[in-house]
Amino acid sequence: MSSLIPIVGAAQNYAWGKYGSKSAVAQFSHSNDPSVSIDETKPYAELWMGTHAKAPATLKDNRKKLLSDVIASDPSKYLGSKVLSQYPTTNGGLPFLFKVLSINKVLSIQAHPDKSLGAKLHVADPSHYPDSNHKPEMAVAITDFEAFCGFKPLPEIDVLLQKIPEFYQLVGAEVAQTFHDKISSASREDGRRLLQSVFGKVMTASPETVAKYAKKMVARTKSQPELFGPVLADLIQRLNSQFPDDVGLFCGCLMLNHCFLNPGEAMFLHAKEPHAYISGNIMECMATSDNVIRAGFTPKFKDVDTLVSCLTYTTNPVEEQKQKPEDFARGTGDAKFALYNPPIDEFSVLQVKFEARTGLSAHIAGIHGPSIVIVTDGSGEIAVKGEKSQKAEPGYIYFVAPDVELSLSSSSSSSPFTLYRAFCELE
Ligand code: 9C2
Ligand code: ZN
Repeated sequence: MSSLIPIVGAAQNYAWGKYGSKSAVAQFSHSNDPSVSIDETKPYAELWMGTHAKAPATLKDNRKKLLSDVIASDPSKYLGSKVLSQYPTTNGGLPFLFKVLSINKVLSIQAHPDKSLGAKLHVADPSHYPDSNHKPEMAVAITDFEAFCGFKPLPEIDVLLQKIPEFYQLVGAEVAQTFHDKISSASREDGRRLLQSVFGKVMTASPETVAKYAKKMVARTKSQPELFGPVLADLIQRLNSQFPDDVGLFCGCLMLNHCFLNPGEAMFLHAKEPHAYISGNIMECMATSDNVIRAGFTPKFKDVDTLVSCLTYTTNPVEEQKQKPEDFARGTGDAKFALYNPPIDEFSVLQVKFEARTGLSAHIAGIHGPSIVIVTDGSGEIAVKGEKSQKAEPGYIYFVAPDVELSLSSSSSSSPFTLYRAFCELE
């Protein structure tokens, strides 16, 4: 078997995905495998590229064979000795899961467990927490992208609490007033406790109470928009049309940072940090896991108690949560390389982008671990040094074995040949 293996990912039709051919997930799935037809009545939310048992990648020229079977047939060849010793596998599992997300509607307000909570939740409730693993994750915007990430600074939450009567009433005068009185002199630890008390009140209110105040607050965004400002008023109305009267209008819109990424910008989410994506297309990479603790804006299983008790309640500015791209010295030639290297071992993501011209070429020296490459724009060819080159068009996905040099060449003049490569490489 070659070191550059064409594979096919697996689409997830979660309700928040873009519909039919509007979704990058559907477009990529069809272009990689034209026998996959696009159902225009269905949402296509996520394209999974990895070895997670829920939706494992298969070989493009043998759809019955799993990528994980190939890896399991010779783990040290396909993972490299270091990765194999840190992430031992008997069934060919990769340490990371790479995805494309195409978002039409807000995802659930969620957080992901760290390793010890992941293991605990999995033992207690394996049907809702299918993995005994953490799920740190990173989003790289392909289009303009909008999300909730982390808690707003405490003074901002306080201003909203004092200004918006429905928020104040939902939290209750006692907790709201204590928060107001104490945050300016609170230690970091006390600040966390104060934030948890407000968040806990919102999350544990009855659905009837939440609906009563949500209706009034949405009406107020129309009668008194100046109280919210145009961006927040619009956000509340927009998300209320997606999930009417939902608790997310309070715990998301009023308590979490509303952030925007331009294409090429990225953010990294540590364990136990609340977030929810709102719109746009992204590449997402995570440790192999599907453990999600949800509490709002979702028809899926919610676990409010676990969410309220597990969050870190830190309040980092959005800028600190952004993952700044770094140079990548092992890439040479005509392409631009941007490395997103978050502070965890399981994955990094490399963006490779050519200008929209034919005949350009680039090389990437060996990476000492397994990788998965997907083409997102333009077209060209990809080859392992000394082997025949293969087509690289939007949606084409390849598994790349460790320590092989890759050559790329562009053949599109209308759009820039662009690839993303997720990999695991240990120091
Ligand atoms: O698949 C999320 C998707 O679970 N994004 O959100 O469907 O659970 O609301 P829902 C997961 C994705 O990888 C993620 O964690 N932040
Ligand atoms: Zn998430």
